[in-house]
Amino acid sequence: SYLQVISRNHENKDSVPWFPRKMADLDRFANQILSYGSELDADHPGFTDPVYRARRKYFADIAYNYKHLVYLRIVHPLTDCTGFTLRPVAGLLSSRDFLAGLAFRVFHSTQYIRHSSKPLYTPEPDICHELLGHAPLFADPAFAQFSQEIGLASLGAPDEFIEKLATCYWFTVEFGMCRQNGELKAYGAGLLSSFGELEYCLSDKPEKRPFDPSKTCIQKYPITEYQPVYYVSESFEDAKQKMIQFASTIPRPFSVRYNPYTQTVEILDSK
Ligand code: HBI
Ligand code: FE
Repeated sequence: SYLQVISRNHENKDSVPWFPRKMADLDRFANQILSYGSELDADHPGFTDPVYRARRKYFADIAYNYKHLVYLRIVHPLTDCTGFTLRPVAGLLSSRDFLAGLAFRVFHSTQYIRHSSKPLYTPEPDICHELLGHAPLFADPAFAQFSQEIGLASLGAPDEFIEKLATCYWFTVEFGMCRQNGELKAYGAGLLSSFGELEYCLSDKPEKRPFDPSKTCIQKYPITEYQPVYYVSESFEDAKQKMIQFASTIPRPFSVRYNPYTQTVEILDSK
């Protein structure tokens, strides 16, 4: 499954893996999707539906040919609140490429929709999940900062840390829970776009543990059933501070800072 792909081919194990330094570098990802958004597995609900597959191809081709700044920016409310943008992508990216986008406040978003034969289930992210689950959160300033910190932490990180960051991403951006005025709330996109799991996560059936990146990052998780464990943050601000702290433990010969005026990643104390 796409969850296992940490990184695309980078050649030398000792060197720092390539990472985007400026916004337009993200255009390189468009051609590096793991599987084209219109190529379906035999067990996909739309596999035998030629009309569905033709529409998938239509949208995948648009995303594939997308270039930064060529098209009008979409989803203005997001841009107005936090500067986050949704960028179309023709299929799933490796964890490394996907997380790198977050460093630029860019969320790579699918556009196709799940097959109509199974409206309550999709084996992959679709437009319902992206727009109902992810987009509202990226309009929250503290959550946007938290997400960007995961992205910045990933740039040039070794593969084993990309996997750890992807696991932190899973337990926060996808399935995170948070306290708000003493109340337990769900904020993860996987929960917000599944009313079944939303109800379940707020019950006392699953286990709840405090979010701590150094522990959360090694937790195993199922991807086709409800989560047995959820991690709860005290606030987005607190989750962000913990993520910055965790990032400082990643072995990298430099640190990074995002310059929003130039939309570039600056490299600090290179050794
Ligand atoms: N690619 N397009 C896309 N959308 C995702 O949500 C996504 C991805 N690649 C990897 C991924 N999610 C996660 O499994 C984590 O590895 C970040
Ligand atoms: Fe998602």
